[in-house]
Amino acid sequence: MDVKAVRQLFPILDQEVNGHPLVYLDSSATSQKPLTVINALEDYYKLDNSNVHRGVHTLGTRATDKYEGARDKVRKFINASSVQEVIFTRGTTTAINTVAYSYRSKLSEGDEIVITPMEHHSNIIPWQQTAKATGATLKYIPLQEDGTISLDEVKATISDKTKIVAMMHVSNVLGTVNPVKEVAKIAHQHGAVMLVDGAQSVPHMKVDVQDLDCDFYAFSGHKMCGPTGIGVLYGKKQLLENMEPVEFGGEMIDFVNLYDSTWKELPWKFEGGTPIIAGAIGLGAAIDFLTEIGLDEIEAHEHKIVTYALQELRTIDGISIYGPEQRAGLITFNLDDVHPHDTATVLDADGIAVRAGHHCAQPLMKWLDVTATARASFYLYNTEDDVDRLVAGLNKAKEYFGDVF
Ligand code: 7TS
Repeated sequence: MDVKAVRQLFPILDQEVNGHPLVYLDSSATSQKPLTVINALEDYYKLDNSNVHRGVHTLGTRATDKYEGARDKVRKFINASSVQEVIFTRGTTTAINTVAYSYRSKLSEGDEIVITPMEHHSNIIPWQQTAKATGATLKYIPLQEDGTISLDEVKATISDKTKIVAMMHVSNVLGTVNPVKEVAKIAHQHGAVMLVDGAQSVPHMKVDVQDLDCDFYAFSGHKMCGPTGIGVLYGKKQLLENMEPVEFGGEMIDFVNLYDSTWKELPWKFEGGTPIIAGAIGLGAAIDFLTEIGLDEIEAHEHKIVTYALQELRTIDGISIYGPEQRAGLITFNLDDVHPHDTATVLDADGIAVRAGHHCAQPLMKWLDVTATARASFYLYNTEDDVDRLVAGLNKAKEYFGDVF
């Protein structure tokens, strides 16, 4: 992959921040957008803007074709067997909430929901709420010391009482890549369904939902070069057909009578109201972009950068790095005696963007015995120079705060 050429496709990267060339190391929070995605949004609004699924007029037909065309791009991208299995949502959070809310009618006391302590809040709280509403019990698969999950612990936690297993594919804090295919198999042996939070995997590696044999898979467009406000819930058709929608109104109905109504077929049953038309079209353009570069290329590039970054960061005295050796393209760390917010502020003064905080993973912070961390996350446009700038910035932060402490 020619990173220099790739960087030129992202206009935002070509700027100075606080007098320094921007180094963007916060793609796990949201990725930057290539020109093709920006142009797709602009073209849609300039040329085709119209509501979908209703008009006979030309613009309406064009908008509908583009919106449904984007759904087919998603289907191919994750290898779903049918477009009926691809539901557009506002993002990962909405996708997980849709399943958790819909499953309230299927759970009762004695049932168990199994998750892990490394989950993002959006894969914890919906299950807490569903457990409270139904009397089901929420159980956690304990983590290994290095921040991975062992299949022995998975087998010990999942039982015939388990109805749902929900797990992230890649941790946004530790970079752990979880064995979701094996976990899905164990879940199925006990008759449970498996939901995978793919927010940090789909943008960075090839994902084949049929090969993983997961039942639900959730991800966000904005972390994969697409716009904010669009995401996907993949679900096996037979399961989605047996689920109640969670949003009711226009677009999702077949017939409405005074006291009862019937629902449209999949996937529209789960897409109440005017859908996220521009967002879906932008996501389609992002998928074209990522496919053209190749997910294998992107993964290999990130692996090279994160390996170099690990090596270089370890040269800094007093740095703690969290997570396993084998990891996706992100590194979470702390400097001794420096609050991560201060670290991020010093880096920002040098034009380097990292995230500091709890990363929406407070239970994991507790497990790590910290209140917050700093995080550098990499994507296809990052370079070894970016890593060098980060290391120089961190040494500066240490010097600066070393005087204070
Ligand atoms: N799941 C994981 C694993 C995530 O990393 C995130 C967002 C979400 C779910 C929620 O995605 P959303 O698009 O619905 O908001 N993670 C982060 C992050 O690590 N820093 O900012 C957002």
